[in-house]
Amino acid sequence: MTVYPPEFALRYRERGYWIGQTHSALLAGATQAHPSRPAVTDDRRSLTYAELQAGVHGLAHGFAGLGLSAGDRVVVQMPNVSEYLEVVFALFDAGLVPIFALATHGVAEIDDLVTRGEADAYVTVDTFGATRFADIAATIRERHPGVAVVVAELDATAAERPAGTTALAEIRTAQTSSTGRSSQPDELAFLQLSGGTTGTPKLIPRTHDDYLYSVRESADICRLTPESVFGVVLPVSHNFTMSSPGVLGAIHAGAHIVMVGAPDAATVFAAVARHRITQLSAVPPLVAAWIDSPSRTAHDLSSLAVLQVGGAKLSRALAERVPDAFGVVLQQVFGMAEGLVNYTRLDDDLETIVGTQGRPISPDDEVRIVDPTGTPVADGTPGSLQVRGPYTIRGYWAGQSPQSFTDDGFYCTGDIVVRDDRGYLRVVGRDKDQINRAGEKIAPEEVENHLLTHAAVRDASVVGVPDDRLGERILAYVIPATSAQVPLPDEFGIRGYLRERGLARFKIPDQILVVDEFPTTAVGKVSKNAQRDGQDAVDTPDAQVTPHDAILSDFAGKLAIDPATLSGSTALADTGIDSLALMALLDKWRAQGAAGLDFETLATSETLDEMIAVVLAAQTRRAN
Ligand code: AMP
Ligand code: DBH
Repeated sequence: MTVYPPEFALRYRERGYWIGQTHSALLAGATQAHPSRPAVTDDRRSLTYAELQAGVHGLAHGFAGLGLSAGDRVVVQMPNVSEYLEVVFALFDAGLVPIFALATHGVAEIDDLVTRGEADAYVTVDTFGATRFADIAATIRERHPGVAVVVAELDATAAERPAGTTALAEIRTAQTSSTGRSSQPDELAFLQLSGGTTGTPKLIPRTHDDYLYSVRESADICRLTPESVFGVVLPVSHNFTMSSPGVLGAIHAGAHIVMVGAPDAATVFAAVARHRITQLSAVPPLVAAWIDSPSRTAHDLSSLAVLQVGGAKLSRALAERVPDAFGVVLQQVFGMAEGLVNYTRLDDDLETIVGTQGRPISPDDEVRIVDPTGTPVADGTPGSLQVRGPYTIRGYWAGQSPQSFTDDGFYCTGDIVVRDDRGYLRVVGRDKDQINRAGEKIAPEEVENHLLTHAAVRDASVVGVPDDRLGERILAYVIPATSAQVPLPDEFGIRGYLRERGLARFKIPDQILVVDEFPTTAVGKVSKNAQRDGQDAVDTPDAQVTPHDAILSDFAGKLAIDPATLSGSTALADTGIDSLALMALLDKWRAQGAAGLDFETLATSETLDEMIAVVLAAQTRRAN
């Protein structure tokens, strides 16, 4: 791990940023201050701070008993459930280093993280909603026999746990005190992931001291108190939901964390009303879907005080609608897992809130905006953002991607921003090869590498193109290998191929075009700019026929394809439909009478036919 130079570490301590706190101490402090206040609630259980702390200690002894040594890495892949906090804090207590995988990752990403992170354990769940994590657990067990695989059993009806894995319940002990094995405040606490620009996501080493400084300040900036109720809708392991102010900020404040089971408007708004949620964090496309949903006015949202939006650029037009639509203060958040986080402040004027992505947390965040030659530009002029500060890393894990850091220790974010004379930033573009699809970051090269493994693919080029709904969608250009023994599959087949390789669903191209050649630049490189141009935002045609065909046609309309190209036996996952589009369809079908239909049932349908049957059944139930 690249450490902070001593003179900087000294300064950050002297200024009271690094206070010698560990994550274990964070939870212990909150538990001591508010033992009987609710800490976390999900659809299945609710824990007070004292109960959470007890669960953490009981599990910490279990993890310590797995034969792992201090500093060993553990890949954690769990959905938004209360056990997530127990597991992560138990690992901290036991001196182990979590690697924060996303619940949406496939076996390809998990395998890569286990390998590159040299992990000794993998912790996951059996099944949650549409996702059978147990399948990933079985594969990891097979490919990495030396890695301990621990599965939290959430679903009593799930198939049997894969052979050779350990149930989380089995390692729970009755111990109620700490193992005393936590790492030190200035040591590596965990590895967070970056969306990255290369073939594999980069691992981001964060210390307790640096991360918790940003967490405490974030909780303060977002005004979390013990009365706050923090709703978790985005994946909990994402840096935004973890720390800006996220679940850790909520714990620092002694607030109540509510894990919301699904991101669709009806589920989220019902949870807001039921738990009196005061604060939510979302990405722009989710906010757009929520605003358009009829559910918005069907629930009591009066508890909601702050809606945070970040992860991707929020358009001014959408930003302007947020305060009135939800009766909240909008807060824009522009952050990165590597460090720097910017917030609009809750008492900023409306123009600042809708027109900027905020300003840094710390007076010691050194923001430098440079032109292509590396020369700083004047305020008001766009340039590439570089940053150095008390919670921004000085290097990636294992020295990966050294070119992302300047000689004087600034991290090159790859974001093009404009700074005003008050220090507020506006994000106006990007100079890194990365796709930002609904806040999820995708490295084109990673997807290209997967496409290139297909025998019928000679070459592949992946770009992000503007999309009304997603911000950007993934477009893959593929050149077929003419001499190949196997024919190039159609669009659905290519998606199926990527899915079988275990690539996360959010990285699977929304659109695939087969071409004879790629446009090139003057120097003969593939011109991704040319590939992005001329691709318009897809609009959604409407159609109506028989109930079955109407549903199929709604579905095809969302994908902007001809319904005739869809077959009922196509796997839902291979159609390229994303959860936001599915949510919009759900809203539409509910409004048309499929009142009892829920997101999970829809999303877990295997095939198109199965999904249509589910919708028709819901409509019929209503009609009877
Ligand atoms: P990562 O490094 O994977 O954590 O992703 C961080 C990146 O997400 C930033 O460098 C930006 O490109 C993007 N990002 C995050 N928040 C915003 C925002 N509010 N507006 C625009 N881009 C954002
Ligand atoms: O996109 C991000 O990575 C992000 C967005 C908002 C982030 O890491 C954060 C806040 O901390």
